[in-house]
Amino acid sequence: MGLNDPVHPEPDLVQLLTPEGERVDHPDYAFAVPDGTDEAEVIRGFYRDMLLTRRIDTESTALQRHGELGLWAQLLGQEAAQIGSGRAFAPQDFVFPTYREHGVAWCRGLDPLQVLTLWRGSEHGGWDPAEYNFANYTVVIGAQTLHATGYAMGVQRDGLVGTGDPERDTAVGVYFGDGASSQGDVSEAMVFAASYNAPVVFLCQNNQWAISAGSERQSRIPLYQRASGFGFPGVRVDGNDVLAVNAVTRAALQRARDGEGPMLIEAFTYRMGAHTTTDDPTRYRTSDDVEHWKLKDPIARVRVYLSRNGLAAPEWFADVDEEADELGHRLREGCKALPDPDPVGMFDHVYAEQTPELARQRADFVAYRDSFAEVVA
Ligand SMILES: Cc1ncc(C[n+]2csc(CCOP(=O)(O)OP(=O)(O)O)c2C)c(N)n1
Repeated sequence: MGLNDPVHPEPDLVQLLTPEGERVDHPDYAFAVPDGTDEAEVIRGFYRDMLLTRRIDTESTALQRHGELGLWAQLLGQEAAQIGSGRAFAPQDFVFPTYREHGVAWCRGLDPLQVLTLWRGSEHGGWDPAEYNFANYTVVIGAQTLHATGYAMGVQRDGLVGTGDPERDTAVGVYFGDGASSQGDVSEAMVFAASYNAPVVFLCQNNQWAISAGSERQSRIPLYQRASGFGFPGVRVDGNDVLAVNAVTRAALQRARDGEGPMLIEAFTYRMGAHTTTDDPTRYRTSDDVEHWKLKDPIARVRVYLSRNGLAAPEWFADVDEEADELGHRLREGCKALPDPDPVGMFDHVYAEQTPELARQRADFVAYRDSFAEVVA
């Protein structure tokens, strides 16, 4: 039986919406919406977020193919893992992404064009983390887990945990992949988080591949079980089920805000696309596998649920499709219009205060660049 078997999910997999679009119960986690909000409206919102995020992804992939972006890390298939968790954060929470969290960025209010500045090389970071409580993308695998634990320990020392004030209590969320779990940084981050009971939720999107290395090569046990070795709870959730991911992440973040310490969530999903636009997944995995996972598509199951239960009319779906077309158009035009950066700018924001060594390198670079201008003149 497969891990995500739709009829009899493994007991350790939290699922609340089957691939066939049926609601199911779980003894420990229930999907709940904030007081005063309408459940169907929240679920329609998740559908819209996932559909628009998929459009951001397909448009950006196309922009890279047209030479407008240097690289793109696709999230195809991981929309529920990102939107379900991304919509669970409170405004004061702080999020540390890896390089694939375009859906979480969307939930934090970033304009996708801002995300594209990074992949086009128009900006070095792309956004001000303090403006969105969303750190810059990290390409160094696993490094952001240490940043998150350190930040969470700071939040704790600022007295922002366990006060009982929902506007004040703060949690930290950090995203990483199954491959990242093999990095020393991730183990160190978990040891410190456990030792200090830091308010951090580790969100592992197990998309089953670290470029061409399958996750079964990297761990002898399901990844969520590692948490018990560090001394905090771990749970595996159906990463293609937006309701389940949302319910589990909400619970874990609330635990952290209440001062009950860290938790590991393994969102079990599948990367349907390539690792990045420079990767060719047909060289290391079978098309059968991809076809199998298409049947578990995170967006299709919400659509079936909403349609079958009369919670969204065909015109509503058409409106969301139109919105996606408009977003695609805006991204295409906006990306091409992004200004080229001044190359000298790369020396200016390395440190808060310039160092003599960098100032010297900057001057050398300017002189080198200007030497070409003389030749041309
Ligand atoms: C410290 C470090 N080592 C190696 C790499 C090269 N690298 C880039 S992505 C990647 C695989 C990451 O896989 P995973 O953590 O599962 O995340 P995914 O990309 O699948 O979301 C590797 C090894 C890197 N960027 N940083």
